[in-house]
Amino acid sequence: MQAFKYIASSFILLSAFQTTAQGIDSDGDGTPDMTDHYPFNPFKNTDDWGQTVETYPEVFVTHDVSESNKEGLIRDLKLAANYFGKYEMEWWGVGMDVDAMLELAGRWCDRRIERGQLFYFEGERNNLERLKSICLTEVAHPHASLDWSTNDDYYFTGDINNYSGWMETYRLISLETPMGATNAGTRRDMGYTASQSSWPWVFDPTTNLSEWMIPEKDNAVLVFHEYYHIVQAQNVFSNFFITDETGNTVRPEYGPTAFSEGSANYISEYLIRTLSEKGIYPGTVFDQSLKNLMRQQMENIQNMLPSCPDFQIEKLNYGNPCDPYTFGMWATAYLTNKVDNINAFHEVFWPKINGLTYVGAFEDTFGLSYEQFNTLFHEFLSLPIDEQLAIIPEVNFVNPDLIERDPATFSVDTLSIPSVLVDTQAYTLDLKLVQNTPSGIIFQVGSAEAIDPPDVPSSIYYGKVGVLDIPEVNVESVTYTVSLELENPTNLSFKLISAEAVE
Ligand SMILES: [Ca+2]
Repeated sequence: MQAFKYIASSFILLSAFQTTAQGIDSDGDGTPDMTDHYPFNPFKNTDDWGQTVETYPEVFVTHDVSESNKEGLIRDLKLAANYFGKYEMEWWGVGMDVDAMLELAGRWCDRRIERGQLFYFEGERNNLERLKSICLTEVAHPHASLDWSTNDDYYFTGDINNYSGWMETYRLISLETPMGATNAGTRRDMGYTASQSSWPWVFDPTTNLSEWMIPEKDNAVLVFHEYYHIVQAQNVFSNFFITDETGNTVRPEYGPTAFSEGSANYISEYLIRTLSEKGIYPGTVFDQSLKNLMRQQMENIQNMLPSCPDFQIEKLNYGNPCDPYTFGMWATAYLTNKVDNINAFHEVFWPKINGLTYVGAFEDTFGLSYEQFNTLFHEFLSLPIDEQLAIIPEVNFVNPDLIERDPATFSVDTLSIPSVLVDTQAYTLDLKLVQNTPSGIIFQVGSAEAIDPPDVPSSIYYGKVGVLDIPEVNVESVTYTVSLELENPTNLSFKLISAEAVE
């Protein structure tokens, strides 16, 4: 009887506990912790990895980054997002100054704490002041106070004397400008992406010294490289991590280093040249065709090859004397040429990874196992350079001042656009004004005629995500810069989102 009573009362206790547990909503976002995928992040309650968002990447930089350098970085990120789609992303750039870094570290920690995105958040969230101190040490050591730790017990290192916060690491790199470094900063486990970087500097003559002769396109290539990693990471849902033999924490389904770094290198170099040729990339450039770049890369490979005569591409990791970036660039060129689609990695291969696994998606996309690929690639590397270069697209940077643009014109009810680039095909477009009310100005595609590439450079870039930026639209005697956004992909209607008169 006594035992029975005990069971009965503990049953009641258990149900009371469940009711309470179901009711707990730690982040106050209205979703109980039990069903909240991010119980400490009030901005999210579901796993939204892989979904595109409405907003462009957000840029956070230290106060010692000039306005022109910050604006240049924002412009390059916007171009990448227009091309690949907008993913939730932050870019954190750390300049040279210690106090400026500490201020940025404060912003970083506030943001991470607000979103519950620190691995020690749960255990420390009852003391937010201490939590922020821990975070400041994690990112800015040795410049942050250690007062919070009473027993030399640190979450993120067992050796505080030899520990450097990531912002301090990047600050030291900024001190070595024109050196630079960035990591893509995708955090699948916590559901955010925050690229960590030394400062942007190519856009301002006070930081980009004339004797260096470094064109702005270097920053665009860097931004596209990191963004390509983000596109790949957003295509891979697996939340399984391992520590590889080099000590990096990796998701196996993210694939081998040479394919991720090589494709990011090759596609960013290809795309910025392509966008430059089309008059879409507006920054300063220099004359170096993709073929010439790849010729140099092949010379580097031939110089490295004696160190790894029997290399397997999937085993070339960071720090290997046979550099995975360089081998991977040519591997990407080989594979994308084999399937006759330079966009094969992001359009075909990565979207299959969740269903087929990385290796399965690779085989399905390129029709080769790693072993078969390695055999063919070794043969390819022994070909004469001219035969190798034959697979590289003919594309080069074009000085933006030399691009001649035909303006679009608007008259009566028709916006006539001489050339619009959709992916790699150019069209002449007529857009009809179908709505002109305070709630919105809507155009709809009236006619579209494909035109040959020689008629490009275009005055317009039509990104895949539906942004139509028109630098010049003549309306009677006034010229405007106009942006339209795809409103309805079914009937191809576009909404006017901005129109600014050009001086
Ligand atoms: Ca939440």
